[in-house]
Amino acid sequence: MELLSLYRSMARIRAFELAAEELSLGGVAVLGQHIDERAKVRGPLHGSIGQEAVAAGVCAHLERDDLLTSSHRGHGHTLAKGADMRRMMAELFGRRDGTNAGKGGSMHIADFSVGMLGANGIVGAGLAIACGAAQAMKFQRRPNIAVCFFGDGAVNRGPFLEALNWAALFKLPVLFVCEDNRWSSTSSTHELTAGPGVVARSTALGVPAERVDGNDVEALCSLAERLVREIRAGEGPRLMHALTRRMRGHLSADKQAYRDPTDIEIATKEEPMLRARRRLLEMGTSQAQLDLVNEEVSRELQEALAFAEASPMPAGMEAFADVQTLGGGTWY
Ligand SMILES: Cc1ncc(C[n+]2csc(CCOP(=O)(O)OP(=O)(O)O)c2C)c(N)n1
Repeated sequence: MELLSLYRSMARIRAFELAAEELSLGGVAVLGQHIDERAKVRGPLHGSIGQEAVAAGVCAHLERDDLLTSSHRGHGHTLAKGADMRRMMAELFGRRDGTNAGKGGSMHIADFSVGMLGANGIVGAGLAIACGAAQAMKFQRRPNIAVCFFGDGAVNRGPFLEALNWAALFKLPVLFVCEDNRWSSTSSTHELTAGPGVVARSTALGVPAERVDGNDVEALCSLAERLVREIRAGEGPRLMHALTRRMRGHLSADKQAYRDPTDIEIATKEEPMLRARRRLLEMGTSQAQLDLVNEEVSRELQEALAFAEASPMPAGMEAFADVQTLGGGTWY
């Protein structure tokens, strides 16, 4: 995969999330009592600014029919898997033309048309769902794989053990990707995690695992290429431990009072887009080529924003459609 194309994939995620963050007015609408009517994006908004290389590098090796599960921080994974930015933005705006008709919002985006089974507000839930998806594909003799992105905090939850055990036992075609931004909400994950870490835990459960610098998109992309190849060859599950850094708060409303400012400085200095840009220029890519990518991305974003703005709010009764069926019919 060409570095410029990985850069483009990261730039799309960055642009989408910067815009969403701004339109959440710093998360004012999350704080509940003081909802500012100007906030287009309501509800908790978990961005992946600084973590884009993980989504871009892994999804570069996926086909449309491969399946994906994500965490509460899922915009990047969804975009990199091929979802339409316009419909994603409409979803964040809570509009009818959103990927989930405005009912999912940022934390529950799903787009089955590109194999994205869903972001998920329950930490660790995607691990078990990815196993189910992989098991189904194996029964159906489909040649595809499932990928599960999860945070470092999920490693301390039960579904991690259940999913890896099951995947190893049945040699399921799953790639587990631990996107380790070193934080579990407002707590440093290493202070909550016993033992030698995720690679050792995974290996102990029979799932071969490797660690990679998750801010080096080239290294990550080439590891992903090998792991995906091994899984497609029927060798069973694999785990990637990608070490990255969160440039922002846990969610857009988070002022990060608990965090040492030097930690944020390091995250900013080591961020993956800056590194990719430097490397591209060293390799002979011109500034004009980079500018062109940025212009294309900015055009796509403007179209997404206009699309979301033009989409109507759902009618009240639509809130009940596609939510629950009883006896095979819509229940209202
Ligand atoms: C089962 C469950 N427990 C607790 C929470 C509250 N919670 C939301 S995000 C989060 C931290 C998750 O950390 P991590 O998995 O590392 O993901 P990150 O936010 O760093 O991407 C917690 C504890 C939750 N959503 N679900």
